[in-house]
Amino acid sequence: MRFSIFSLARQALAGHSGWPAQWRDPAPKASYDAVIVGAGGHGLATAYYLAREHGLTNIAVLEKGWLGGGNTGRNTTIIRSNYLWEESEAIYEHAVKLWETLAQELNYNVMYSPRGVMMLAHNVHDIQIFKRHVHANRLAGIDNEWLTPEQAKEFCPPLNISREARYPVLGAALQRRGGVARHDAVAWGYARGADRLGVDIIQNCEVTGIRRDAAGAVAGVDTTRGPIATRKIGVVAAGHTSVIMAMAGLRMPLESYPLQALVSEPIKPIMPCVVMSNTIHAYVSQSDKGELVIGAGTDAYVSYSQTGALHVTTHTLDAISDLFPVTRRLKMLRNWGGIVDVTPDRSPIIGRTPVPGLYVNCGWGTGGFKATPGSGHVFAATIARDEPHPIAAPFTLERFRTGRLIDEAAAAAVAH
Ligand code: FAD
Ligand code: PYC
Repeated sequence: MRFSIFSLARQALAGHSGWPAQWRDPAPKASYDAVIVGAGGHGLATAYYLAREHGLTNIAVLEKGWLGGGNTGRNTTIIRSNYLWEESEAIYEHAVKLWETLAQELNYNVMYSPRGVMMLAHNVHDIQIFKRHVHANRLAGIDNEWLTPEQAKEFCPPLNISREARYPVLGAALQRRGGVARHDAVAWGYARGADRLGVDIIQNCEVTGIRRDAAGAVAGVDTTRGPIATRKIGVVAAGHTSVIMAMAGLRMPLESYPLQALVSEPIKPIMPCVVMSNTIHAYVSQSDKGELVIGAGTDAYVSYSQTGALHVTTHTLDAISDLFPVTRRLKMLRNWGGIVDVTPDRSPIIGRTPVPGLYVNCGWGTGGFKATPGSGHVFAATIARDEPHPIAAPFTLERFRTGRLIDEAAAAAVAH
């Protein structure tokens, strides 16, 4: 398949009958050296690095909908590496470094904008936690600094730092290298890069079964477009991982929750950075089109619905209009949800599984967009070499057996 941005959009609709043949997704081949399940950013990045760095080009990415139509196209695009534990610092910082040159790498403008991510503290507990993060990050060579309320306001002028506010701002942690990128461009950039290296990207192709040989190893997948033989399967299907892994008889330590976001009507630039408040479930940035991009907390109701309860977003809008009184009369244009899969320690799972030839990359929960390049990079190496990439090694399924959990609940940034 060879495509431009426009043909990608056409292909997204190509399940409809009547489209000319050259706009339809390619028919899958009977067999591939490796199959990636899920054409989100992580799956496409995995395919790209498998081809680019490991020379595996007879591979297919299978997507039940259209590429980038899952969480990749639904998130608020916040990128940062200010996590607490060394394992997480390593993987998220690996990703931030790749973000810095991704547009050049893919020759595609992913609009990475390191405009600074500021995390607000509203109580003594927040102050202690964020200062701990600042110190841990600096020890690891990762930028993070503590700001007084006045310094926070200087960095983000519309912020309300009145002591009488409902949620007074007592300080903030600022990662200046943090920022945002354009999510669909990330999916398209990786897709185009992978396609140019010979990867087949097949949309409207749902994986419905995993075939195993007599020894129990992976032998292929069943799909809505027929069976495909393969000896390696990488599952990267955020929100739906448990369903797919159950096809191979594996039970995963994951729960799926809706997470919501919304955008306002476009306005002139007022928000120079990204502001997050974990404590009151709100985070905001401004897109190049002028919309305020606002995210809410997780809906604590286990579900596969891509909506989520309205009271969750109402609470977020209350919080945003208190933090930024200038936004109070703005109209909201759209809201939507995505399904995130969450592990008990809020850290991802990347690696081999007990089924030979079956690999999994999941559990990024509310925070996997920022990891996209790093996740794809280390997962590709894990699949190609059949052993964990050193950065991915702490994130294997084994940790749930040994109990060596990582616990990134505080740095997950979205209240759970
Ligand atoms: P996806 O993009 O969801 O891709 C998985 C794909 O698998 C989907 O396209 C799906 O259709 C496909 N699939 C599923 N089942 C099958 C099947 N059986 N066969 C074939 N294909 C299948 N992270 C951040 O770092 N910063 C943020 O600001 C941020 N904000 C968020 C806000 C919201 C509202 C949401 C929902 C998430 C947010 N996240 C954020 C999390 C982030 O979006 C995800 O962690 C990340 O995008 C996951 O990427 P992915 O490629 O693994 O998943
Ligand atoms: O991980 O930074 C993050 C995030 C912000 C909103 C959702 N996730």
